[in-house]
Amino acid sequence: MESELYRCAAVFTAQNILVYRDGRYDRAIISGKIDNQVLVGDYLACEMVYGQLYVNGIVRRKNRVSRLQTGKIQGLAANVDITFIMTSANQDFNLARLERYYILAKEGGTRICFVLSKTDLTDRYEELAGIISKRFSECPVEKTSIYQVDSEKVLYNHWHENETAIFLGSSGVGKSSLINRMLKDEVIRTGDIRKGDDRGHHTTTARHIYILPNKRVVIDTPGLRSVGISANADTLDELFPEIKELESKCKYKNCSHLSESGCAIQEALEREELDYNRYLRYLKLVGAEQRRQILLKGKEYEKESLIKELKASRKNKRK
Ligand SMILES: Nc1nc2c(ncn2[C@@H]2O[C@H](COP(=O)(O)OP(=O)(O)OP(=O)(O)O)[C@@H](O)[C@H]2O)c(=O)[nH]1
Ligand SMILES: [Mg+2]
Ligand SMILES: [Zn+2]
Repeated sequence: MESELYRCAAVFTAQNILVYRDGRYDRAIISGKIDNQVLVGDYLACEMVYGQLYVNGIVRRKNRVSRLQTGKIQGLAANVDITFIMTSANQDFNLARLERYYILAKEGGTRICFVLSKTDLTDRYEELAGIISKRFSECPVEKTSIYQVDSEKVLYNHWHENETAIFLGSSGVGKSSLINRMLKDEVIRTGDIRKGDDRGHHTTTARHIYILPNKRVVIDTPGLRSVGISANADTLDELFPEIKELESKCKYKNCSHLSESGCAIQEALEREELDYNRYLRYLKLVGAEQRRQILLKGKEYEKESLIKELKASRKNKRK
């Protein structure tokens, strides 16, 4: 029998997956011939044998979105056109986390759009959208709320028919809820089934593809607990261009940027031309944990001595 082309919609186990074709979902078994890991979004050559689908081959991927987990690369999805990075407008806003998602999506070769969700809960979203736009100047930022009719439609300006989008973002930001709006039907389980805790637990437990009535393809994902990225990612230099530039200006080629004279990084930090928190985030991303700790300690000592000075001056005043 002839092989036919299916797409992987979900991965249950190393052997068992869900595939779809022409609006129908089927279970399929991965045959022993395949040594590569099958990812959600993969196009697969499948063959029906006595009523059971078998996967015989993976079509060469256009791209792959992956993260680094305990030193190993874990593929999240394949053949993705656009990544929607979602952060809710009412919860604690974390630029470092958005940078990680950005690097992950960019390294995966996808377009990127930021989504500020739950705008019905706060009026801070203009400010937050401004911060995101400033940090990721070439990415669009959209605002959504499931309590505002059709608010999801703005995303279709960035995501066209037959294109595949993946939604990334912390647990509870509202990825599945928004996708449900797009599906026009409650098909995905969302967080409101368990009332009382709007964060902390994962409602979505596995990545899953859904086909929208308007012919777009969407991958819902559970919030990632860790967003590991590869430290030598090119995107790092793009995201922190001034740091590479400064490093090249240090007096010594092998400068550790800690105590050497003529260190451009330290000088820029002292002159506050390089933002201290931004540099700490950079060190964390490149895995320079030792340097980061030393820098952090340095700052603490500075704080401590400042506190001592303050205390001393107060004592003096009292005298
Ligand atoms: N007020 C408000 N609540 C929302 C909105 N979107 C989602 N929620 C609520 O936020 C909670 C979490 O939503 P989910 O869609 O399950 O979040 P998720 O990002 O899919 O979370 P995980 O699957 O755990 O990664 C639910 O109680 C939703 O009802 C919104 O636009 N406004
Ligand atoms: Mg979900
Ligand atoms: Zn230096």
